[in-house]
Amino acid sequence: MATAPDSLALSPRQLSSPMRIVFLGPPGAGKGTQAQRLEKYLQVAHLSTGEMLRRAHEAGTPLGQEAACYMNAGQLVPDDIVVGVVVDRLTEKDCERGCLFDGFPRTVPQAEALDRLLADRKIPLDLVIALNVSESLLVERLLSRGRVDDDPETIRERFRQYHQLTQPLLNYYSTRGVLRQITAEGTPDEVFGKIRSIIDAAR
Ligand code: B4P
Repeated sequence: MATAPDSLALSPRQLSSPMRIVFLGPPGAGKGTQAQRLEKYLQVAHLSTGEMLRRAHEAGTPLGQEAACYMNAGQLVPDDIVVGVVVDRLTEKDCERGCLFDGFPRTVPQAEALDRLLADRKIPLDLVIALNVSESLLVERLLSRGRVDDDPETIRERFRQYHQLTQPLLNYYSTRGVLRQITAEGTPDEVFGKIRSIIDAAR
């Protein structure tokens, strides 16, 4: 997978104010794909709850085993598990440089928990970038990715959960004035170009 060349990374002066950014979008919208590019560009910590949960499962921890049951059924992992994972991760040193939340929050209670976590640390949430992609293209992408949670029935359930539990976050963040929405249907580099414009305008 192509990532941003190092020459695209920001200079130390540009990095002086750490940013906290959320990537929001349906399954397969490209949150992980774009987060890898933005992590390099901004040199911030990348917090992918999906990756953290998959790693916990691979490591065979009880939390990972429990999370895998939900993930493999196309369901969201319970809020208390996911928030616990994020709380632990936020204590790590690299988060001081700024954070990119990839796939978190995915429910209103998670968004409220994130608000509290950031308020406790007296740091703002700078931007929420929503990636919009048509459902037919999402299905195409997920089927060709072929992860264990990417079979047609599981994909249908993931979309159902997205519409019911995650989509309300568009309104949640819109009313807070931090939401930016883009169509994320071009090539990964084209989509990243749009994201970079939003980031550069916000700095
Ligand atoms: P995630 O790991 O977050 O994954 P995702 O939503 O399926 O995909 P993403 O949007 O990151 O797409 P990707 O870049 O891979 O979540 C997995 C599961 O973990 C969830 O279903 C849930 O069970 C659990 N979970 C995670 N966070 C949670 C939370 N906060 N609360 C509760 N549960 C949680 O791209 C998809 C494919 O498209 C790839 O093959 C990619 O190469 C391709 N692609 C991407 N962009 C493209 C482009 N522009 N053009 C062509 N192909 C593209």
